[in-house]
Order: sequence, then structure tokens, then C-alpha cells
Amino acid sequence: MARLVVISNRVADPRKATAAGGLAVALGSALNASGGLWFGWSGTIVEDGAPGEGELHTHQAGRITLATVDLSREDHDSYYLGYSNGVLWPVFHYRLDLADFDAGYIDGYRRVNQLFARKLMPLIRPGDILWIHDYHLIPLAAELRALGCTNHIGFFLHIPLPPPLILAAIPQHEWLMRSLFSYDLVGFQSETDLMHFSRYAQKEAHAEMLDTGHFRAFNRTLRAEAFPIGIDVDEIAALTHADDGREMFERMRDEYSRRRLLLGVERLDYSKGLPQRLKAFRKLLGKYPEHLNSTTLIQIASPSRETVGSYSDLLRELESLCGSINGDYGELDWMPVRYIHRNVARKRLPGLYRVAEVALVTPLRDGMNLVAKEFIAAQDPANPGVLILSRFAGAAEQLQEALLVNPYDADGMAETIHQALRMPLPERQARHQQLLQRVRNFDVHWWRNSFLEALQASGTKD
Ligand code: GDG
Repeated sequence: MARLVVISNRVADPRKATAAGGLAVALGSALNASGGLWFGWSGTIVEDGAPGEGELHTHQAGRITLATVDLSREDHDSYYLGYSNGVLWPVFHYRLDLADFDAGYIDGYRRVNQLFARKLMPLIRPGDILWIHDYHLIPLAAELRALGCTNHIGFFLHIPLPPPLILAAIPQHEWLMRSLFSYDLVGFQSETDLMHFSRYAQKEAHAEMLDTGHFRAFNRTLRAEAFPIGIDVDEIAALTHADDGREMFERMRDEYSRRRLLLGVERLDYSKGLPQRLKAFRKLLGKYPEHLNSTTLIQIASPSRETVGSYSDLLRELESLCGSINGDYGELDWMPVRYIHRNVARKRLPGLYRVAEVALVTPLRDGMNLVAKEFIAAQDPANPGVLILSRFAGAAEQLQEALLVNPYDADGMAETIHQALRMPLPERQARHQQLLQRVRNFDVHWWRNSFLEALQASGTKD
């Protein structure tokens, strides 16, 4: 078996399984089986560090070697906050209005990718297969190839790929897309993302289409395919029935015994459509008084990237919306919105999912969205909750039995919440059964295995 090398911006210790989450566990088990290496940023910022430099740390986590690099303040701010989260994240989520095309950021982005390549190269052995993750590291394969790396290298993009015309707003779009051709395999979350790549490759890069999924341009051949990421269904089911999950479920059920619960769970991010969701909930209360004094929306928005300006604007907007809904509709013994701007422990989340009658997963754009799948996995099949899912989440391609909504349409969303709260039990059961089957068939193990099989089968065809 070839040794697996995973490279991602952050590295998790897969032994701390519950805190790390399904992805870290799934990658961890593949790394463990091959005695692999996981490489990335250490999380340390060296205030007066020299740009392009950073100390390498290695330690063993069972059979897995964790190798991490520190970043200087200047590199962190331009590579991570600047280019990755101030340019690529908004543009790839179709938010050109929020992108900050500050010319300085690109230098830091290239510098850190070059630093990673320099530090990683001596750790790579012949025959290793490399799996690079996400938008922070698009040019890493090109930097490794420049240093002479001939190993199989795959890339998975966790966020959406926008249509060519939106991508073209990034001044360096040609360089970024050309960098993708240094990989042997590029994986996307959805068929839509793959179609955007295919259109870009043919129109802008004049790529030649070979047999299915193969593109030839810049003297290299690349395979591109959709590999929709999944969750570890058994892990979520086990957490639902474990002490913390059960305790959470029982406590919430007793606390809200006279109420019906709607639930939203996400990182506080403008891609997740939180203000639009709150406005739809306000419409619901305005239009259907039967939900007054009876329906509560619990919204968990865990803190994320708080030093990026657009995130603090969003935080203020949410606080003001929650305040006005509670002020306008609340009673002494009922608050319509429970908004929690904190992280909830992972082992308690499944209990919360299970107690909710309706999950609101309504991003404006999302690569996949794992919360939608976790909610399905945590339900009681005999009395399942209803999933309301944005048509703009990658998950909507697979989860067609959810109630699909347009998150920009507050009236439409309010109608759908009303429909969900009135859905008869047999319909809830039938929808849930089909959704669970799909979430199970395309779980995180399927995702990892199918990507790695395709990567192993791909040749380095220069
Ligand atoms: C990116 C892409 C793609 C959320 N709040 C808390 C918490 N979470 C956990 C959820 C879930 C994960 O975080 C969020 O995953 P998502 O997929 O929903 O969204 P992103 O973080 O934006 O992830 C996305 C994903 O990568 C994987 O490829 O699906 O499209 O944007 O697991 O449960 N966990 C804890 N407390 C919280 O308060 N413990």
C-alpha cells in the first residue's frame, strides 16, 4: 500500500476523534493504515518572524506523523486572512462585493505555498501519494513540481467553484487555474462545480477534452470529477445515543416541552444565509399567528474568522435582527429566537439535532454542507424532523427529498417552514428514509475511498 500524505491548512490530531470531527477521523484512518504523514500550518503565528520562513515541527500520533510549520505574522495576514479568506472565499462563494483585491495579498499566498513546498519536499518518499485540500493551497502542486516532485498528487476543493465569468474577477485567475493542471486528479463537491471547471478549462484555457473527465492543457493531463463529501453516519448515530447526546436531547425536550423547535447550526459566515433565514422566520410569525408563543428558532452561530471585517458586520446585523424579532414578537415567557454565538461541544450537537422538528440549512452558497447530513443521521426514523435545504448548497444535488428553498426569497421560505411544521408523519418518515439511505451510501468513507482509488489510478502524464 502506498503511503498517504495529506496536506491541509490546519492539521488535526485524529486521535482526538470527537473534537476533530468526521473528516479528520476519515483521513486519520487512511493515514493510520498506511503509516502516513499529515502536513500543514501549526496554528502558531510568529509576531516578528521573517516572511517566507517558519520552523517545522514533527510529532507522532500513533502511526501517523504530524508535521506542521509556523507562519510569520506577515505571511499569516496576507496568505490566510488576505488572499484565502479575503479574496478566494468570497469570490468562490459568488460574493464579488465582499472581496478585497489588495495587490499585496497574492505575494503572501505564493510565499506560503512555496514555504510549504520547501518544507514538505524532503519529507516525501518515492511512491507516496499526496492529497492536498482546499483553496488555501491551490498552487502547492505546481510549487512541488517545480522542486522536482513526480508523485501522484490530488486536490480536493471543499468550497464551490464559481462560473468562469465570476472567477475571472480574480486578477490571478489564469495563474490559479493553470496551477490546477499540476495535479493528476482534482475533485469537486458537485456536478455544478465540475461543469464550471469544464467550461473554464475549455473556453479560457483551451483545454482538449479527452475521455470522460480528462482534460489536456499546458502540456499536462488532468482528471477532474465530482466526489461529494459525506459524514461518518455511525459516528453521529453513536454520539446521538451516548451520554452527552442523550442528556442534551432530554434537557432540551423538557425545557421546550410546550414549544416546537427550529434549528440552525453553522459557523458565523456570510455564505450561510443567516440574516435571510431570520427575516424568513419573522415573516412566518407575521403571517401565521398560530406559531406565536409556540415555535422557537435556536440558532447556533459558532465564532469564525472574527478578524476579517465582513464578519464583524455580519455579527452586528444578526444581533440587531434577533433583538428586533424578540422585541416585536416575544412574550414574558417566550423568546422566538435563541441566538447563541458560541461553539457547542461536538458530542452534544447530535442530541440537539434530534430534538429539533425542523432544521434550517439555508446557505446562499455552500460547497456541500455537512450539517444537513448530520441532521438526517441524528433523527429518530420513527419520528424524524424535516430538513429545509437551500438549493444553493452542494448537498441539494443529493438530498432531493429535503424541502428545497431559495434563501433569497423570504416569503417562499416562510411558506416552506409552515409546510414543514405541518408535514404529516408518514411523509416525514418517507422523506427521511430516502435521505438517510443516500447519506449512508455516500458517506465519508465512500468519499475518501473513491477519491484515493481515482488518484492511485491516475498517471503522472507530462
Ligand atoms: C466547508 C465548506 C463543506 C458547526 N457549528 C458547530 C460545529 N459545527 C460543525 C458541524 C459540521 C461542520 O462544523 C461544518 O461543516 P459544513 O459543511 O456545514 O460547513 P463549513 O465549515 O463551511 O465547511 C462546506 C465542508 O467544508 C466539508 O467539505 O461541506 O461546504 O464550506 O460538521 O457539525 N461543531 C461544533 N460546535 C459548533 O458550534 N462542535
